[in-house]
Amino acid sequence: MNSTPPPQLLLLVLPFLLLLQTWPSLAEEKQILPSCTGYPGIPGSPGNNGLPGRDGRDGNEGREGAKGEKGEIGAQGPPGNDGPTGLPGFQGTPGDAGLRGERGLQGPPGKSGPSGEMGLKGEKGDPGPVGIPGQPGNEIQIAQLETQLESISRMWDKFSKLGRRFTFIYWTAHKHKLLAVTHTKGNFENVLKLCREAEGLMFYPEDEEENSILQSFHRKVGILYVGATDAKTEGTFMDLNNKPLSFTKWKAGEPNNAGGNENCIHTLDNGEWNDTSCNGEFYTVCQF
Ligand code: MAN
Ligand code: CA
Repeated sequence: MNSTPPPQLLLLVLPFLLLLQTWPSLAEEKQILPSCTGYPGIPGSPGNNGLPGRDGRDGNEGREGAKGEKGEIGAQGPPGNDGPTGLPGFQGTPGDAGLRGERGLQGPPGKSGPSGEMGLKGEKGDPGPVGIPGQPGNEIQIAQLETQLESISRMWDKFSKLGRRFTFIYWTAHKHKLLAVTHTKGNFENVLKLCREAEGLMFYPEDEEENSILQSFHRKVGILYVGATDAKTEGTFMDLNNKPLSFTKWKAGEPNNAGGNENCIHTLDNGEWNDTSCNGEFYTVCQF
């Protein structure tokens, strides 16, 4: 609670305070003067005005005033910045036709029209030059037949060679090789011929696996010639493509060229090889 008196109360009390300031001098005089009855004196002239009092303290902040009335509309502001470019407008209506242009270049020829009716027959032309003399009819036919006969005979030759393969026995396929045993024995030269006549080659086993196939044929028919010989260079066996042997399966001590006349090879029961004469009669394996 604020203990400061209100300003209205101070205004009421102020005259009494001023009167109290004048009264003490009157009281002092009353003590000094001897008490006796007399007439009251003439009231003195009023004293001078006292000094102004000190400023009062600031009052409290008043309550918030009522909301003022709405002001007038302000002046119009400056124009705003340009907006973004708008979407293209709709296509306008076509204008009037322009003036006629100059004549253009000639276009390509059009399609042929429908055929007209047949014209009248022309006059007979001059006779042409004399032609090259023709071959007699029989000679042409004979030449054609000869050509056909050659072709047929080549086909027959091929067919009959392939047909010889039907005589071979014990066929086996190994990788890209077709292997079969000759149906008869013969010396080296004869069984070599049997293979060639069937468009094959005497078989030379290039590794252990192929040699074991050769051995399995041996078990079926007996001794086989191997497709290799050293007839060309003694001591250097080569296959029938004239390639030196990359694999051999010689029995211990072979090849020994016994009697100085062993240029061929034959199989043994255990799969090993012996060099032998080329005159013996054995089977062989052909490769196709
Ligand atoms: C023995 C060995 C062979 C040879 C033949 C010929 O078996 O000497 O090397 O090829 O005889 O018959
Ligand atoms: Ca030998």
